[in-house]
Amino acid sequence: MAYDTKDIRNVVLLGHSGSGKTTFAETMLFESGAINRRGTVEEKSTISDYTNIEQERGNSIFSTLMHAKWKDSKINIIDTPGFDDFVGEVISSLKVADLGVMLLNAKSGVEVGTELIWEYTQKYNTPTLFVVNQLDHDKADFDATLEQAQNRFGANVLPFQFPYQTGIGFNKIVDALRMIMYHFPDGGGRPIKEAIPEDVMERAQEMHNALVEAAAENDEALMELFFENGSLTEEELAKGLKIALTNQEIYPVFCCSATRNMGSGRIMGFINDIAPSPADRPDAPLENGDTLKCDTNDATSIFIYKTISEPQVGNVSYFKVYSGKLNSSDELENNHTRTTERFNQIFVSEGKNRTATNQLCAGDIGVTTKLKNSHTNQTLNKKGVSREIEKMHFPPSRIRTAFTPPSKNDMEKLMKALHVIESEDPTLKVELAPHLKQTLLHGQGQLHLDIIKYRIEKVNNVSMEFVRPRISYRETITRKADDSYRHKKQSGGSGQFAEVHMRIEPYYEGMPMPNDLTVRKEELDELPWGGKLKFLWCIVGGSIDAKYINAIKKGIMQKMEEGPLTGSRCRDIRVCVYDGKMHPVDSNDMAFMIAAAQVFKNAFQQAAPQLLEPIYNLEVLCSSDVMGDVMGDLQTRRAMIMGMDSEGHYQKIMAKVPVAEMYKYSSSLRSLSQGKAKFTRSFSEFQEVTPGIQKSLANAYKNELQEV
Ligand SMILES: Nc1nc2c(ncn2[C@@H]2O[C@H](COP(=O)(O)OP(=O)(O)OP(=O)(O)O)[C@@H](O)[C@H]2O)c(=O)[nH]1
Ligand SMILES: [Mg+2]
Repeated sequence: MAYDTKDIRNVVLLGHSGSGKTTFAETMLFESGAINRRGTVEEKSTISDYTNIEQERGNSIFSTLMHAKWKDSKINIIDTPGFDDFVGEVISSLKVADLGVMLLNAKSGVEVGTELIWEYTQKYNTPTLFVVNQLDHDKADFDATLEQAQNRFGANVLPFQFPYQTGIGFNKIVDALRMIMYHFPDGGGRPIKEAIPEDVMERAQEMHNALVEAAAENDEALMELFFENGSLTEEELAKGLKIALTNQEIYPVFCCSATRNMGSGRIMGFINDIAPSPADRPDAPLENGDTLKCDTNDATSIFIYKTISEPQVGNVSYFKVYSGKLNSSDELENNHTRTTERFNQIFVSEGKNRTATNQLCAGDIGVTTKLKNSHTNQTLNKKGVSREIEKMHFPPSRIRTAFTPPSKNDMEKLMKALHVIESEDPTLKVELAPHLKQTLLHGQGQLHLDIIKYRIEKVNNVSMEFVRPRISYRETITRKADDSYRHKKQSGGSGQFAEVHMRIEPYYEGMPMPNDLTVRKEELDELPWGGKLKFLWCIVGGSIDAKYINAIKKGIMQKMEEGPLTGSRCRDIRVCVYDGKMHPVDSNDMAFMIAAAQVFKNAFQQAAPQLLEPIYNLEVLCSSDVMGDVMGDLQTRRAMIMGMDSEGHYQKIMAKVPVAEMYKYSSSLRSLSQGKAKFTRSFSEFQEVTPGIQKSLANAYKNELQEV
């Protein structure tokens, strides 16, 4: 049976790693009767963390779609990983969710992962509620956690509940919305309702009043009723809170112990009663600037938010129906490829398992298999309709690695496997980098790359060894140099002859023309790797025929691409070719190319070459107590600190760091900060390396050339 749009709730579980999302999802499934045994992360038996790799690590790595029925609602639950290495999974889940449930660990409060994920909920305008979890822990502090959340995310973080007592004795939650207390039996589950005890009545009443005010504030009619009657009925209250939650004017806070199974039922009840259905959300933005209403009676459009590949099955596509209805055996047209796809079977998902269903209505989330030509971020429509749901955008990579190439046979297997993973995971990029003679993997963090290695080794049976990626240095020159070179070869019949005289200079914008040479032709090339090459043809009297210009430029470009100093790419150089010699029989393109390359190389060596290294802008967000360690570590990485900012009890450090010093930064930062720091980076500029570093890199290149 298909659920009506109004009865669908799409919920994404969010939060710092270890806050208890996977355990909470299990509790929701158990309480709703979707499963009759509650698994645990420790026993590797949860519905959500079903892959071997997640069970081995005890952390979520992939987002997992599940669903629970609660009263009238079908609650689609997407559990996400908390490690920011897997932020891609969070972004795609937020795209299709209509409510974020952010778990806070009551013993640690607002953590750095909470902060980052919060930013994404704001970007996607996702209505969000907080669940303060682990209230049974002896170090749990509900009040401090609430205060931190209010400090960081604003006064509209509003408690709906508070625990009567935390720690070992936690078994009662005071509910300020309903003005009752839930008292849980040992082992959790269904609580009995009790009157709120006298000693906390005042606090409960204050909270209740704040909720009534928040509900009334957002609706004029309710405000009037409130003034008339001095209070609101439960129905009026629910109506006002629904508007406030949907418009992100309030962020409710609930209480829970996921391991003790206390609190999740009430939260599902709230989701059923008050959380927005997909139709209550703003219309979905389309790529062309229009919007699409979530309407079951409109033409069908679906959006694929995630694709995985399963052995034996092939592509498994997770999608949301944005409008209309999807029936099994429907045919839809992919708006991107214009190919028709037949949906032989559609399913609802329970983690690893899928159950076939006949129909899914607008707003619902489902799964299908065996789509031939459709991928993540694509929209499929009823034939004749052309809509493109706004695409998801993923953050640029933050870390890279190279790997030792295995045998030729294995290399083919490895590249094939990497491309499958790349097509599933929009935050992984595989780059063939011939200028570095390496293949690079760009990802979100060391853990992200380690997981890919694990999959390749376990699933594809190819061993993979990560090595330090080479740095993409640049070479340039700092003064003028002139030189000439004669290439002459007499081998039997026809010989080769070319002589080229050349001047090279550091190039800069607005540079005056040489006053001692006559410029016949000028060209300015923007180099594909950045920087410029200015070429001046200053031949007078026909000492070299103009037909050799291309060959000469080719010779120069050869050396620009593989610089004379370290084999790196060159930039910002002006070349003047002003004299030379030809031979009527033996001169040809090849000879001039060789001569030009050689004279460029020789002149380059005399022009005080300078090696440049790539520098990144680095931004680290860390908790104040680990700030000293983070700074100390940055100092060992030749970092230049550009500024510092405090954001609540977090510090933001801005620095410029050479890429050469960033190797494995994500794992170093995680361990030195005990997970209390995150970073982003972006390319900034090229800067001169010190003479010492230049010398050692130039020597290493010389040795490498001798070995070949
Ligand atoms: N005492 C206590 N422990 C909890 C509670 N909820 C979760 N835990 C424990 O906290 C640990 C992490 O729980 P998970 O459910 O895996 O946390 P997660 O948020 O899914 O973590 P990631 O998948 O890494 O993002 C596990 O050892 C759980 O047993 C709780 O309410 N009380
Ligand atoms: Mg998890």
